[in-house]
Amino acid sequence: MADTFSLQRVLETFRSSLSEEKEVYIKYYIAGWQELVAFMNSLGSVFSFISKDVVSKIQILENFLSGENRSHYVTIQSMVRYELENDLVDLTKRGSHPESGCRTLLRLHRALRWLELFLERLRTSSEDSKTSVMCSDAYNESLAQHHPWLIRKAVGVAFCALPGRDTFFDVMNAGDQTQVVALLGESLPLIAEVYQITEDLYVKNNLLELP
Ligand code: 1PZ
Repeated sequence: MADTFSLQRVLETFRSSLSEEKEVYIKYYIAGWQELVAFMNSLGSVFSFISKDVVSKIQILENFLSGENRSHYVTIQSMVRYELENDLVDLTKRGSHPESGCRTLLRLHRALRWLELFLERLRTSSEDSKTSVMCSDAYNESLAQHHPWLIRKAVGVAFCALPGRDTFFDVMNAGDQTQVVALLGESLPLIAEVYQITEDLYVKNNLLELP
């Protein structure tokens, strides 16, 4: 992973994460998140409490990917099957498996919905749209429902420190604004597809409220 963020690479990693059978490869799913962490870091240190949490979740999943049971952690589908069949998930309250792959990925999955909503707003925004408003509208529609008051407050403060729309487009490193908008139009259906496949899997297995 290079230090500078590129929207193109995010697109490529999410594209690689889908198998022909529409399963999601964990390796590429986390690679996509690593790119997004690089993006957040380039926006400044106000966001470091957010990126730290993402980094720690990526690390938990990476440990499964390189651990002795790695053959079960190739796709999200195989992970869910393996962890459920072997009682490796705390289903109703935190107990002996507080850091299961299923609950860890669920946190990233919820955040992916935020990303989808935010990028869609950015894509269709006009010159005078405010990034802080786009971010917080997307947040209130998604992640906020899963966060306690204190985190919602801290996130609200971080949103005020967001750079403006022009800087956002620049940091994406994908050419001028028209090109970025086109690339967003290409990326969003992919992100939405990965999100929906994961969502359906979690619904089917009743995993959406994992503690
Ligand atoms: C580009 C600007 C970035 C705005 C990010 C908006 C989302 C705010 C999310 C705030 C997370 C706050 C810190 C940690 C919270 C954790 O408690 C929760 C639940 O995990 P648990 O405690 O149950 O283990 N973590 C999350 O909800 C995951 C949050 C991930 C946020 C990802 C942001 C995506 C940024 C992409 C950049 C374009």
